[in-house]
Amino acid sequence: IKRNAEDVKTTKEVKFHWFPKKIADLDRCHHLVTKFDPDLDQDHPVNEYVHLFVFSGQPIPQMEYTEDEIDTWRQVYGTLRDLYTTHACKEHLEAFRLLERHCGYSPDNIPQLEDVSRFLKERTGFQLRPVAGLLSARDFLASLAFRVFQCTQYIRHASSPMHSPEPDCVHELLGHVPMLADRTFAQFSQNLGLASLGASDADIEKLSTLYWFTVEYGLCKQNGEVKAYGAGLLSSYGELVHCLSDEPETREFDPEAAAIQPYQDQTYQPVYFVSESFSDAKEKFRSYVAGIKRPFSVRFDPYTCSVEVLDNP
Ligand code: HBI
Ligand code: FE
Repeated sequence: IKRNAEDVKTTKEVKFHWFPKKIADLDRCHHLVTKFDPDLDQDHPVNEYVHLFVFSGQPIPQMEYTEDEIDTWRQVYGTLRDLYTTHACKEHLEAFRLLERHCGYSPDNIPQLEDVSRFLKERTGFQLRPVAGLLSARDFLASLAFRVFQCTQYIRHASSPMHSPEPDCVHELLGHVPMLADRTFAQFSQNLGLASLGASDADIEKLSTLYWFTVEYGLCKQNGEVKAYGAGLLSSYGELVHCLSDEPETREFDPEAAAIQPYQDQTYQPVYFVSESFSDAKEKFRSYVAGIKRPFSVRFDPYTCSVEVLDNP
């Protein structure tokens, strides 16, 4: 599927990037930055399948994991689960309990994306679709606009169970999925996605940085304590301990500042942003988005799961 010619559209004098208008258009939003398996060519039939089947209504294929892979999962699951009690926000803890009860979350089982997707859909309308690696920020953010989370299905290498440089299913299932089960957080995520549609490269970069300091590495206040809600924290034992220690600097969440804050993807963050609550983060983000210039505005129609594009006067 090519979209080169359509990538940049011209209306009057303004140019903007092509973006998906309906959920099925996400089949065109699968541009990988890195792939998990270097031997797998992107035109490989398996990958074609991964890209194209989801919105035809078929279930996500079941994965069979090896004993080694389940061992890796077991190690991470065990260490992190103990730490959640003291370090995770209440929304994460609550969803995690439900996932253990209803979705096959346990030390001995890597949950299947289809079961998790069905669970999320019932809770917040979010659904998962399998993806073969790290996507471009534009494509990844666009899917959030439709409450679709593009989710890896493979697991990190057994040689480093506590760390993975790329997103893997440990990161997605333990970090992201529980948060996507929360209504306010789900709305916040979708709003990030909607703000990204057709945005300039510079704005995508800022939204991506905002995503980093909230969805991946965000902290929030709860009953006078600071807790972690970012998926990058909730899926990394070391950084989860670090972020609530007195080592890093913490700042009050401010979208303007977070959007341009330099970040670390090689070591732990030196700076974290702390939100008062998800509702507060959502409100602050709303005013930030109002300042982003686009030649049109978008409105999500939940009945058809499509975005309406309205010309700005
Ligand atoms: N791709 N598969 C995948 N998973 C992510 O979590 C992800 C991504 N691409 C970009 C991205 N996350 C973020 O770092 C932001 O750039 C949106
Ligand atoms: Fe992530």
